[in-house]
Amino acid sequence: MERTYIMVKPDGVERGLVGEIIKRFEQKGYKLQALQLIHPTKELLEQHYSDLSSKPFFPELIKYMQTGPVVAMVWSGKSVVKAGRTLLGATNPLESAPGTIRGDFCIDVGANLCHGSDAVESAEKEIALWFPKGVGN
Ligand code: FUP
Repeated sequence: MERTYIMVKPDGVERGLVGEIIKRFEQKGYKLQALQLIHPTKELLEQHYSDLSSKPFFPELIKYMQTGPVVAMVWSGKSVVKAGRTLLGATNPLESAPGTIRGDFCIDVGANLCHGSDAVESAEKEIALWFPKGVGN
């Protein structure tokens, strides 16, 4: 069964949107496989965002991701990687459609509430990174 890595970022946790985000994945029909509140280290975040290390916003991104705990989750179900990103909405909240999580709850790309894997391969890499002990059954 396809899996994806979904993370509520520090602003989402701070604003009390964890339940809302979980609700939308549950309502759609996806299954929660693992969930953990994590205070990520700089090293973990640099690994998670290694593809973006040359971007000008990288230092700000790493700093923002350490402003509070994140909620790391694994969700499973049919086409969950692509459909999960549809539920989240476009990366830039000003371009996210209403009805999506980012479209409904935020306006700043530097505080866009949540992360979702962009491909099946990166999902498995991210799950291994954030759940090094595995997700169990
Ligand atoms: P996504 O795949 O939606 O997580 O988007 P990216 O991997 O392109 O970007 C990761 C994170 O970098 C975004 F969630 C927010 C941040 N970012 C910025 O802060 N500024 C930008 O211009 C682009 C991305």
